[in-house]
Amino acid sequence: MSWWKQSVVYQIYPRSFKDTDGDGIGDLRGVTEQLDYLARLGPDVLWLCPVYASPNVDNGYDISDYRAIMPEFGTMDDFRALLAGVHERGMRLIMDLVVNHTSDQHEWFRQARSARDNPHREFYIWRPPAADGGPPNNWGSHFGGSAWTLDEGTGEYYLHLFAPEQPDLNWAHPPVRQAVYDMMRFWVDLGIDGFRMDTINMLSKHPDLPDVALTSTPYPIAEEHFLNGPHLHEYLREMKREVLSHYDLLTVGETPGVDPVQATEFTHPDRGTLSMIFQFDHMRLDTDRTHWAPRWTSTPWTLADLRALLGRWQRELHGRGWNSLYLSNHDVPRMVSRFGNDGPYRAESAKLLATLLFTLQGTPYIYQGDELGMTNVHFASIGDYRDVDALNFYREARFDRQLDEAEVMAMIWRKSRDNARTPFPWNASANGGFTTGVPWMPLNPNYPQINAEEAQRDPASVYAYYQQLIRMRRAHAALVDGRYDALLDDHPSLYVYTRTLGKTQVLTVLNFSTQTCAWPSDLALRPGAQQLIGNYGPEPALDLRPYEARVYLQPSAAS
Ligand code: TEU
Repeated sequence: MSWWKQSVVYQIYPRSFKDTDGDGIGDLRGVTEQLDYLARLGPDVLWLCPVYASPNVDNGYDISDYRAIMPEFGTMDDFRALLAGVHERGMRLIMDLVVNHTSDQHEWFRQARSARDNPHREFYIWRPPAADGGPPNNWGSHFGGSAWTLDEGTGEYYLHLFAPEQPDLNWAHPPVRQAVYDMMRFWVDLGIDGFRMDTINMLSKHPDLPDVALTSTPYPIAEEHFLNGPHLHEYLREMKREVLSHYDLLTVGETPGVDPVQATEFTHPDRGTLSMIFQFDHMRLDTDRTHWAPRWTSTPWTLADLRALLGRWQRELHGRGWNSLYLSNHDVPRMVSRFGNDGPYRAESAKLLATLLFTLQGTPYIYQGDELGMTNVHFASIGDYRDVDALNFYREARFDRQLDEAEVMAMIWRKSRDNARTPFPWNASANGGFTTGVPWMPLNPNYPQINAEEAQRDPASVYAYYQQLIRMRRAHAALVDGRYDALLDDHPSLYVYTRTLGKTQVLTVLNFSTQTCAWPSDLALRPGAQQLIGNYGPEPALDLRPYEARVYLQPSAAS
C-alpha cells in the first residue's frame, strides 16, 4: 500500500502561519515552533507552499532562485531544522514545485532577455509582435490582461499565463527539463518527501500558439491551447524516469480542466506518473463560465450537482487512479463560507464538510485554519487586500468596466484568494498571536472568537472534531480502500453514501441544509451498526438536525 493513500495532508501557507522575528510575515521558524500543535491535530504530511527566493509578486509562486530560501522566511538552516522537526514527529514534508514559470528576476530570465542569441533565450517562450505590433495572439493571463508582454530590449513578446513577472518556461527545450530535474533531486536529496506540482498540466502548449476562437472577451484564458497539451505526459514520464521513480514520494499535480478519465492517465497505479491530482470540477460548480471574469462570479450550486460530480470522481478512479480530497486551499475562499454556513451553523457545517472529505475515497487535505472553522473576510477597503489577482480584478472592474464599488467588493468578499490568506489566529491577544509586529495583511476581525487556543480548550470544537476524524480514518481500512456507492441519489438535502470493503461498510449521512430532516424511511441501518462520529452532542436524535453529519460502521451485505 502506498503510504500516501493512508495519509492526511495539512497545507501550510507560511506567509500567514506564524511570524517569529516581528516583521509581520510568517517564517520557517514559526512553522517549526508550531510543529507540536500540528502533531497534536494529527496529519501525516505537511505541504509547504513556496519558500524559495522570490520577489513575491505572487507570494512565492514567482521564484527567482529554486535553491535558496526567501530571506523573509529564513535560511536554509531554518529549513533543515524544520524538516528535521517534521521527521522527528513522524510526519513527512512535501514542497511546492513551481516549474511552469519562474520569476522575471530569475537568472535564467535575466540572461534570456539580455539578447536574442543568449543561450538561455530558449528557456522561455518568445514571439515577434503581430503585424499590428501587438501581442502574438489573444491569450489572456489568469490575472487579467494579455498573457504576453513586450520586452523592449529585444523587441519580442514573452508568454506569461500569470503575471508579467512570471514568464512561462519553455518545456519543449530539453535543457529546461534537465535543469528542473536537477533542482528536484537537490530537494529530494535534502530529505523532502514529495512535491505538490503547481499548474503541472500547463507545461505543454499548443505548438502554434493559436488564437482562442469566438470569444466575447479581448483576452480569454486559452485553456484549450495550454492545458493537457500534446507532450505533457511525455514530459511527466521523463520526470518519473529521471527523478520520481528513484524515490518514495507523494506527488500531487495541480491540474485544472482535467476530467476523471484524463485523471487516470496521471494517477493510474500501473502506468501513471503522479500519486494523485487536484481536480477543479467542484471549484467551478458556483461560477458563471460565460462571465468576462468567471472566477469572480458566485452562482447558486445544488447538492445534486455536487453529489453527481464527486460521485463521478469516486467511481471513475476506484482502482484506476487516486483522488485528492479538498474544498479549500490558498487560492479559494474558505470552505465553510463557500460550501457550508458561516452564520449560525458555522461549527456544524465546518464539521460536516470535514466529514465529507474524510469519508470519500482519496487523500484528504486540510488547509491551515479550516481545522478552526475559519471564515471568509469582508475588508471594507480594497486597501486591505494583498493578492495580485484581486487587485488586478478590482482595477479592471472599477476603472476599465466602471462597475460600482459595492458590486466589486461583494465579488471580492465572496471569491478572493485573500479569504484564505488572513494570518493564522493562535489566540485572542493582539494580532491573534501571529506577530508582534504589523501583520503583512490584517487578520480576520473574528479572530478573538475563532483561534487555536480557544479551539484546543473546547472538546466540542471543530479542531477536536478533526482530531477524531483523523483517528477514525486511521482505524478503518474501508475508508481508504472501500468502494463508494451513493444512496438516495435524488434526496434534496441529504448526501448519503457507503464505503464497502469485504464484510465491512461505513455509512455516511450528511444533511447539507439549515432544515431538520426526517431520517429517510428507505434508509435502514444494518443490524450491528454503530455510530463512529457525529457533529452534534451525545443526545440521541432520529431526525437529522441542520448540517448534521453522522458516520456509522456496519456489516456489509457480503457479511
Ligand atoms: O494556481 C493555479 C491557478 O490558479 C489556475 O490553475 C486556476 O485554474 C485558476 O485559479 C482558475 O481556477 C497556482 C497556485 O496555486 C497559485 O497560487 C498561483 O498564483 C498560480 O498557480 C501561479 O503559480
